[in-house]
Amino acid sequence: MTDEKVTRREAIKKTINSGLALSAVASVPHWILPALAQGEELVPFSDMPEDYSRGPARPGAPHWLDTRMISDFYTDNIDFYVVQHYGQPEIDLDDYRLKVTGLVDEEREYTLEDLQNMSQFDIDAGFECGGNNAGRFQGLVGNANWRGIRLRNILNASGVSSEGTEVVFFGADSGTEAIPNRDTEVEQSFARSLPVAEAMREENILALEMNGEDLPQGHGRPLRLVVPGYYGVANVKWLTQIHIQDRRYMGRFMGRDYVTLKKEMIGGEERWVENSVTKIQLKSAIVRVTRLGSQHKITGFVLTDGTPLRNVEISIDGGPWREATLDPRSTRYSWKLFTMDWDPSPGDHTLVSRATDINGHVQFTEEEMPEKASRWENYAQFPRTIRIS
Ligand SMILES: Nc1nc2c(c(=O)[nH]1)N[C@H]1C(S)=C(S)[C@@H](COP(=O)(O)O)O[C@H]1N2
Ligand SMILES: [Mo]
Repeated sequence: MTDEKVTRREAIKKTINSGLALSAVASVPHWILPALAQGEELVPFSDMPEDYSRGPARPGAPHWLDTRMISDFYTDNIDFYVVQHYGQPEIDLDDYRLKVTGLVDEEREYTLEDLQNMSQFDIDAGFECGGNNAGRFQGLVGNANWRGIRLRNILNASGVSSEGTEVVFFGADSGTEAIPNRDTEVEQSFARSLPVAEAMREENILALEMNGEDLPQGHGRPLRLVVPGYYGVANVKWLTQIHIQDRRYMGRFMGRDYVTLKKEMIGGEERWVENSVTKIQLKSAIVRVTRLGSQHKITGFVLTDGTPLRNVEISIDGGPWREATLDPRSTRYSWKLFTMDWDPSPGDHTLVSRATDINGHVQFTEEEMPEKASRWENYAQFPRTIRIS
């Protein structure tokens, strides 16, 4: 590891651990205790099982966060949620190649070293799985600093030809898909696609690093796509091929799975409409209440597709909406943590947050959500209950 990398990692780690009372927890594995300031206590939500806890991510396994642990801007790599549909492929780094194929002036192949020697940038991006939900207390979520190559540079190096309309990203992982009504199975790679114009957005990154460390195995080592502002499914891990074509890509994760089915008005007609899960829908959620003496603090996160926020507000026990304080480290595509001090009376309380963007779009309540038949995109307001003793 280069000195520069060590310095970057240390700088990021420092932010991660800044809330930690080091003396108290030095000997305890860090996932057992959420990062608490000296004397601070976590107040349990009454909508969570009393013994609710999540262990650390296990190698190779899916993982989600105990969102009560969210206390800092960057999610530590070992806490960041892990989702994959075909298992985690082990890639031999010496044999690794990224291929760029299809409707380009020049097809290309890159070794890992080629990629590492290209010019790098970094960007903060937070995202959730399109299937994240209240049942997991919104735990399929995280925020990280990604460092790597601009996707646009790789596309331009090959020269996308004018007939190219769609860019397909293939991972090294594959699985067997049964064909409906046929006694047949086929082997398919995980893949997602973007229209060429979307792929050319300057923020799209082919990430080699996450929070200052080489991309961990579970997060796509050695290379993954991150499309800031999109749900997690767009962020193809273990990326091995980029293919440009002149047709829509209809693979499982574009055409069948991660497809939202909701009712929409289509030119005055109410119709059921299917769409691939793409841009993050405006969402906020309260995830943590802490107490220092009698002073309570409410914490939550906001996710957006990059549209700037106007504010995030909290209503307690159905009372007036009051503006919460946004973490000043928030950037366009990061998650935005928010906090509010609270001086509660003993008893049961309900807490809910709502985000509003600069266009005046207010996060929906459950009742206002469009009628939806699929389980994807759960962005309704998320009321929490808590008992103060
Ligand atoms: N190659 C590959 N990439 C993938 C997936 C996968 O199954 N295979 N799952 C996607 C989904 S559905 C999500 S939510 C994110 C999760 O990213 P993370 O595990 O780094 O949090 O990866 C995406 N990228
Ligand atoms: Mo996902």
